[in-house]
Amino acid sequence: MESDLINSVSSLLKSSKNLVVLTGAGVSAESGIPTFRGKDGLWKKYRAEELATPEAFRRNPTLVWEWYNYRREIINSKKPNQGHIVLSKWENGEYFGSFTLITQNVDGLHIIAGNKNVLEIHGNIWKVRCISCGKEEFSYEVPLGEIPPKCECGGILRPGVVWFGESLPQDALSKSFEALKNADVVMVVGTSGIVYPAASMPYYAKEGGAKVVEVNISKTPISEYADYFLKGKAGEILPELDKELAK
Ligand code: BJW
Ligand code: ZN
Repeated sequence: MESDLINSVSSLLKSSKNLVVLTGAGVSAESGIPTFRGKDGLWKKYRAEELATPEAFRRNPTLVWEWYNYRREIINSKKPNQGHIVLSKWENGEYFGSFTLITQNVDGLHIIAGNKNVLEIHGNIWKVRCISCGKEEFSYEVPLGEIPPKCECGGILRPGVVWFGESLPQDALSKSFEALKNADVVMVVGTSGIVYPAASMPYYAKEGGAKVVEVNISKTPISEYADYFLKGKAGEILPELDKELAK
């Protein structure tokens, strides 16, 4: 990475009072978790858009659970990478007046890395929710013994994640937009920027006066209006920025 660009972004970060970081699957790619839309993004012959929907679950809960079971097994064996670790350091250290982490990821790796206030706007793969009684709890069973798993009330459990066409968790969503409203810098890391409303978040902050920094291995629709585009892997760029911040 050109050091000029790293220097400019780290000075911007040094002056930031309200930093918001929005992450996507790319931040976990270096941990060995496949992204949704990359070349490894397919499971069997299905795309996420065909499985991550309430209709797909109604049609074939077993198929959808097999996909989540497969992903739970992968995630269970993976650890946070240097990108996650830097974001945990930024939340837990005295770097910024406020630091808000919004993630679209359901893998829980930010929490394992030590982030305490993660806004998980697409839910968490370790949560299950009963489609009959609505009870939601964590279940770390992997692989799942019975597919689809059942609630004690007899109802079918579904993954505690947000599918296409569903609304995002109200509390996480309102906290996200509150932080974005006050943000002076928004850093967008490893997301394709095509799934809404997450994709609108950096734009919303920019309209409110924030600078937008994007970290990605390739350009996205967000790059068109980002103030800085840092091309590269999250697990390399974030440590480079962190090193400059420490100076
Ligand atoms: C690296 C890297 C490295 C790789 N370092 N970078 C038209 C307009 C606007 C909205 C809509 C519309 N039509 C329909 C909608 C609504 C819909 C939507 O956005 N659809 C679009 C596809 C158009 N959205 C919704 O339905 C949402 N709900 C909603 O809007 O409710 C109100 C409403 C309802 C109905 C109609 C209209 C409004 C809910 C969205 C839920 C998304 N759920 C999923 C699954 C979660 C559970 C699970 O994990 O199984 O969330 S889909 C999937 O995509 C997952 C992800 O969080 C999300 C985003 O993916 P992400 O993270 O960006 O991953 P990738 O793979 O796409 O990209 C990875 C990136 O990393 C790439 O850019 C790489 O280059 C990069 N990268 N390695 C740095 N080492
Ligand atoms: Zn139940």
